[in-house]
Amino acid sequence: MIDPSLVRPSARQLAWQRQELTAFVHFGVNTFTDLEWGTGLDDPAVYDPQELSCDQWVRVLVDAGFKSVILTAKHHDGFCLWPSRYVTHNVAASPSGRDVMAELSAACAEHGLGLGFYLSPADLHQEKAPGGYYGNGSPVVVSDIPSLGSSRFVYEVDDYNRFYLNQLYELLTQYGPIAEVWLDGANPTSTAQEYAFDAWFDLIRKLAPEATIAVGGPDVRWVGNEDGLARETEWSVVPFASGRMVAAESAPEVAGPSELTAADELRWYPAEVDVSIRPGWFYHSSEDSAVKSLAELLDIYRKSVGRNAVLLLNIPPDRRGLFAEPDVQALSAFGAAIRSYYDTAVDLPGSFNVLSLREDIAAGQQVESFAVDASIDGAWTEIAVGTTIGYRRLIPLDHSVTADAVRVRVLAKRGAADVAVTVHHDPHLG
Ligand code: FUL
Repeated sequence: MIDPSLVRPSARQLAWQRQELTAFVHFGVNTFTDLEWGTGLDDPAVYDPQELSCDQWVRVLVDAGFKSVILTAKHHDGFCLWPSRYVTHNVAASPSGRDVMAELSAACAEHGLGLGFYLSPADLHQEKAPGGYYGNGSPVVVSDIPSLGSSRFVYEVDDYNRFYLNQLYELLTQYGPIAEVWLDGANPTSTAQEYAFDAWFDLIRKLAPEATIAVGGPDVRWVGNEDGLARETEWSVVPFASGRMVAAESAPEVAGPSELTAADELRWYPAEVDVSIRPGWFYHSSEDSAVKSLAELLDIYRKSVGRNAVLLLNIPPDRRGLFAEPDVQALSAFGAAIRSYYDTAVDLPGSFNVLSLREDIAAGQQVESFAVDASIDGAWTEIAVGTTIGYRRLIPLDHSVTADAVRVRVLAKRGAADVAVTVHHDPHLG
């Protein structure tokens, strides 16, 4: 049996987890066609964000406490938000003409926000447009990357994977440091196309060694739903067998005792919770009144960041190219609430309704179960029990507690555990 107490995060995983809040920005032709998934043959003429301001996005995000932002540089429809040399279906063919990656990169550099990108593996434009590469049955051949310019890397790949590597190369070399590369697993087509993941990961590691490769990549796993929920028992030490996770990403448990028994390898593989501030991932004016409330956002925060995960919250810009007013207001209230309720602890003696526990994950994830006691009127009383802690565990209480002190009892652990506890008051809890 492999010892799970020995597994540690890499430096890039540790830095990633400490961000807590990452923003997702879904923007592109779908913003203008009112679709969630474009067709691949959408007319670039529709894309015309006349008031585009990445600076506005970044200022709002920094103010709300986000540490990085991931842009859909290319969604499944294949339209690129940067002027790629490898396909004309991009911003340069639109009335706007502006390079959104470049503008976002400049705003991030100015305001100190990390930058990541989503480059959809599925590409309906490459599948449907004449001469497209996706699923074209082309042979695997020795290929220079980049294909245009001086070759720096060589991979044996087919046409589509060469195209994808060339796009990765552009995004990883032209826009400053990249914090996270997001490889969406959704497949909107039945056309068969193998992805040369080993080559993609190799290129990302060589060009951006500090970037996490998330969701379908080796550094960060998808939590398994898009509702904003991590599990109550959420391990970052995850069992693998024959190079794959033992459990499905969406299984109720991914790292319990039966998965551990079936493993031939354990990896540090923390969960990321992606959810949109609106029902859809892209902007639809019909959803202006469906922006999540502060109470809903705080619930998501407690169930993502507060369950050992990173929250990846999507805010889709509108057709002007700006975050819409309801979203700006929601984010501003969310940021203020996190600062005053969760970044600030209640001093004891005092009253509180949320417990916050943390393990020092640089030393792994060790706690299997715990109890928390409060000293109330001079007597220790158990007020909560739980399973995993990890980076941070937030436990909402049914009612407010007034106490002189709190203590944690670790009931079961894998290895030496260093647990810190603070108490908090969130007025939005019942
Ligand atoms: C999914 C995609 O199909 C959605 O459009 C969105 O990008 C979401 C984050 O991932 O798999």
